[in-house]
Amino acid sequence: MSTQTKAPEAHAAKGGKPQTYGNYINGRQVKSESGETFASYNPANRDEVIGHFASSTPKDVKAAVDAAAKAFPLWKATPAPHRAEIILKAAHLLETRKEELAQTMVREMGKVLKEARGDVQEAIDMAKYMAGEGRRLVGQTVPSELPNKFAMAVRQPIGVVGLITPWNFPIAIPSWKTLPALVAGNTVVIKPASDTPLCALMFVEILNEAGLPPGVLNLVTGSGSKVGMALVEDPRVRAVSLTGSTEVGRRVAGRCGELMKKISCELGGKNAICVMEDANIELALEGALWGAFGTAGQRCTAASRIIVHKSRYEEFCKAFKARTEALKIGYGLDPANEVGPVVSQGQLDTVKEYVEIGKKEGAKLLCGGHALTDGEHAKGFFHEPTVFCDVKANMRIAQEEIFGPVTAIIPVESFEEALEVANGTEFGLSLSMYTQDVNRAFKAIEDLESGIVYINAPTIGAEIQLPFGGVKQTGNGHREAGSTAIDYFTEWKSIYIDYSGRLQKAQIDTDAITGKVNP
Ligand code: UN1
Repeated sequence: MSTQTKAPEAHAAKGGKPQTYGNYINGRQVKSESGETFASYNPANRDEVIGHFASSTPKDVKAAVDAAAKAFPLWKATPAPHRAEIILKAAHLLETRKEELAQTMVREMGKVLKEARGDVQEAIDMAKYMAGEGRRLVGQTVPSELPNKFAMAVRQPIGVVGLITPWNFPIAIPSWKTLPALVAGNTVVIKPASDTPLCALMFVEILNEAGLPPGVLNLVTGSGSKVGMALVEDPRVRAVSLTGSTEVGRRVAGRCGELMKKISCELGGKNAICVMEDANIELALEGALWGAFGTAGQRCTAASRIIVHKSRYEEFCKAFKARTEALKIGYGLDPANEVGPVVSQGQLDTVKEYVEIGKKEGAKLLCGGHALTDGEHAKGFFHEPTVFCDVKANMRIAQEEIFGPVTAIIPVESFEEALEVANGTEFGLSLSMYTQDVNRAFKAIEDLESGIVYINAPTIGAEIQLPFGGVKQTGNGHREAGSTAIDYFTEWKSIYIDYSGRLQKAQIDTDAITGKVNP
């Protein structure tokens, strides 16, 4: 393996000639042993190549896991507050380079600049939060049932962990997984989405620049079937965390089950905003627009259903159509644009397919419905923000995750029906209720079946200090972010210290003072 030229990021952000990037293993960029590369493109302009990235093989994965396994003992032995110092330094580096990272993200993934800045900010927030965890990593002490005996449980790192990250939050989501894993003392190999390898590489390089010892954080790019699966299969990788499609999650979780490894899956959503008859309609309209079309609908938390009480239905649909049609669609580096392209041709095809499905199912196309192919949009994967109305709760466009700028308005007769429709999908990530009635708000909090509930706010916008994740087919019971992320990336070790100087038998009926077995 040979070393590549370093520090390419500033060049890449300015849109110069595309460079070739390697994997990041043991503190430096190295070529794939395959010698092959794949290109990452600007979704707003398919002629613009962002860079060429390593098409890696299982051998490259092995090299990365070798490095991570070798680095583990020293990293584990490093006091957590020292590990946290490096993460805090990374937070400051991310802050310094926020604009450069955000601009690169717009070019590589397509979200508009304001949102790309938010994505980087989420990683900064996570870095600061996890740096604080370095002085907590809270354990448990409990009383022993026996005298002169101490009982406690401490957290220990798991070992090498494998992280499989998506393209829709190309820096935030790698940060959600990497930073708690690192502060807890694990070493890491990341396999980033092939649509956004540069963002992930920049993130990894920044953490290494902040002072991580070589091998603690590694990155291998390439296909999920080759690289992702090799990571899952390696026996030294003791835990896997994946954000992606339900289909991939099922496959990876199944294999991890067979291999008896820890696996956290963050998968699909079919989130809904409910607008009740007493809602502040202006607020609900603004929220629904942001929830449905922020990140061009490519969030796991996107509001792809809007459930509206019949008494406000016409008014809501009319105003929502007008606002949707007024959205400016275009290249995310132009601050006037509010909605960028979708990430790839594949994603655009999926969106177009669902628009056809919606029409065939008999939903009414309220606005949008077409890919944009002329003028400034000609070379990108742009699609009009699209709204279906008169949608029935069981239609495919109201049941399946689309992951694009398409939302479905469903009329309901009552608050109870709104809850039933909101809960009536296989997913359970984020649900929202707009009402001014405090009783209804609390009833919704209690009865909505999702990992995240919003009252009078849209389905997007989770903050990093609370658990993030969903119920039902959205996940497999784990949560990211907040202190729950530490739960995922640590193992418990329970410790009993007997300072009585004699054999004390738990659960055996003895006299607590003399230690003699009771007759
Ligand atoms: C995702 O949709 O994949 O809550 C993550 C939000 C963001 C994170 C979304 N903070 O919308």
